[in-house]
Amino acid sequence: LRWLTSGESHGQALVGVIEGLPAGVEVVTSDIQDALARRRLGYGRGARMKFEKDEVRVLAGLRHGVSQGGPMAIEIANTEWPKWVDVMSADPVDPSRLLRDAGTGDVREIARNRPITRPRPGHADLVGMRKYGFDDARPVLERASARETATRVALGTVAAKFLEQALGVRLVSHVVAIGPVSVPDGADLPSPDDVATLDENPVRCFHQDTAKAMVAEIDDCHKAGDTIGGVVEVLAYGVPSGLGTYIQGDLRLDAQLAAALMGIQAIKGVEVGDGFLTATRRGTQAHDEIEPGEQGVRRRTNRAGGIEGGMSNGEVIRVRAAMKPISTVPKALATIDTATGDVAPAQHQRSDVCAVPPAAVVAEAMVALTLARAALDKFGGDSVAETRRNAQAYLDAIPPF
Ligand code: EPS
Repeated sequence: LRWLTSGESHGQALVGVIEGLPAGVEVVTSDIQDALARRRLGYGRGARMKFEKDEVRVLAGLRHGVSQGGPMAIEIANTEWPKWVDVMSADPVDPSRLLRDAGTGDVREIARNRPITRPRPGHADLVGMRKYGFDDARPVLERASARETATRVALGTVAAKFLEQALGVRLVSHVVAIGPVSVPDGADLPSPDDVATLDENPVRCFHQDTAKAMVAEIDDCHKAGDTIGGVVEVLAYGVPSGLGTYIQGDLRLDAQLAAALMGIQAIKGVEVGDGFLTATRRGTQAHDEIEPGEQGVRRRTNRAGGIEGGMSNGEVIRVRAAMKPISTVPKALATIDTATGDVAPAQHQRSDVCAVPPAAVVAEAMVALTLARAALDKFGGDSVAETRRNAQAYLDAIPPF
């Protein structure tokens, strides 16, 4: 299984392609639309989330709501495109058109047409300009933007459907910290049946008292002209043991998940299970003791987050990702103007105060894609039915103890 995304933040559309998906996955456009709507939720998002809409079209690979075995291509059109049609035109445009507001036709210089020369610290702007030889940060920020995560959520929706239909795997994501406010240790974990409750919560937090404190923290941050990050957690229930392998470092399931999560914009750290906390514990308190269970063996605890030796061990997969604060800070940070070399405040038009709740949904999509790939590496299958049969035969052959 492999996937690729294309598209710019203010371009005509984003496109995602997923290849290697078996035939027989049942998914419809509204499933993808629903997942994209969940990504738009969350307290602390900026103005753009209100006026822009994600318009989904499945271009290929799906027929009558069933995957056909060929690459699936999904387009997410940007309803704001009419305003950007000249600025982001694929073909050269007459320079005079760049002084005209493409939406209203007014002749006046508008901000979005001007070169961006005050790179934001923490953003891809400056290094991207130097690396690709641009004197304008526009092309850098257009592709570096987290707008692209809409495509990942669309592809992740398809991967999640495959996991559920072939293996009974279900996922859920939630927010465990916003800045210094975090859910208490040992708090209940959400199950996939709690998704509606999480969708209703403004910060996608399962612990109601903490959720209130998180909202207050975001308000505080907003008032101060600042931005804030946090930590998200993804749980995957029903993952059979044996996905991933200790045989080669890059094939370890935890390595694959870490790479997928670190590849999300603004993610600066990943933990599997208890992660960094495990390093503070002694061995007797760090591992998950094995005991006989109803279906063979089980673990007394799940500190390892469902992965031992780079393989799923049959417990719930639990991974976390730490997101830095958005680098478009209203109270602008110091930078230089690359046109003059002078000291200047960094570029700022508008920004999210906090994008941690949507990052949880994006992380869930990346975990779905990664687990789907690992499942197909293990069980193969050109159809969902074949993957299911292969997985069942493998599970039936595992000795009870
Ligand atoms: C983003 C900045 C904001 C977000 C955008 C990602 O856009 P703008 O700078 O145009 O206000 O709204 O996110 C989305 C549009 C989205 O769909 O998630 C960034 O710099 O990453």
